[in-house]
Amino acid sequence: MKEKSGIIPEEIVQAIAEKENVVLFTHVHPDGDALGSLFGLAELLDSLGKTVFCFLEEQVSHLYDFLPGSDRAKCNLQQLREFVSGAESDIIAIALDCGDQDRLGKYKEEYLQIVPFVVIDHHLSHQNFGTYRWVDAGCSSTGEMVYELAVALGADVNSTAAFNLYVAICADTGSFRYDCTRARTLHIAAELVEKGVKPEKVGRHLYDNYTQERLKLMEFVLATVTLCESNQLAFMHVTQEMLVNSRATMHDVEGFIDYPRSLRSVKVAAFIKEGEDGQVAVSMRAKGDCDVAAIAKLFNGGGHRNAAGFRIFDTSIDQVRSLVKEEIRKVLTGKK
Ligand SMILES: [Mn+2]
Repeated sequence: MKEKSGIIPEEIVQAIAEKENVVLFTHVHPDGDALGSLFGLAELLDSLGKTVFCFLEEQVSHLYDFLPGSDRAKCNLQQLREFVSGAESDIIAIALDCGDQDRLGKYKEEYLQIVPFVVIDHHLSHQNFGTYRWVDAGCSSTGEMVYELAVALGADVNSTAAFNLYVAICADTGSFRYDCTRARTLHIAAELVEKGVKPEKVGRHLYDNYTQERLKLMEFVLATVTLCESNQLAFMHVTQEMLVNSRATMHDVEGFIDYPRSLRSVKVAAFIKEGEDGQVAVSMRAKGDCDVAAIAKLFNGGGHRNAAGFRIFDTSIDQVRSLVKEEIRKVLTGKK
């Protein structure tokens, strides 16, 4: 089980090449990188003549149902079981963009019984699981890694696969703006454009795809922005009541954190989301050298240096804000 940075472990390439049936997993509440990587890889494996089962615990959010292949996602556990038992031993599972096994979802123990179980991920906070792992925190996105895998497998990257992978890379790099964007990222993006991706079309789907409900929710959420620590730290939150009043869903908040983050003085933006039944989720985004993955880890969360999050149970927005404020303050004042 070797994990070499930038090089795909040979046993992963071999195991995928050998098996006929493939189950693809990703993390719960999948984002653009998770879904673009999943449907992109599904298309690549199709082209290699494999039988692919894309499993998701929840339906694809309306923000990403434009992804070609999103209609092939199956959320039915029984169907998954039938696929697995029908394949006998000629099967492999691949989990994409999943930083720890808890994020696989409710039935993770059952999924992990599929052997071999391959893990492809780029989270800095990655916690090892599965049979074979390729974890490279130097990659901007799992989409970038899936492209490298396609090359290693000799798979044909057709325009459908290319579109999905391009969306995945855009999603995790903020369309090539974040720190994780490397020369290799742009080379891969250029290759995907050569395969037929229209960047303008991707941009339209990702950024000009609001519903009125989402815009209404954004009005409510942006009204909660507060600044502290000499305007270096921004907080905002969303409540269940705001969701009801805007008729939007929690999916709709994706990307909202970019607004407080965009303030010139802000080094860290934290977005607190009131879930159902006393659960509160926090997303953090940082600029420069502030490591929010380390802060998320204090609360049993994880992520990347500049983008991380965690969840707390039985708490309130106010309580979470003061807890997080204290930890971020330590980082900003250099006391940690
Ligand atoms: Mn990712």
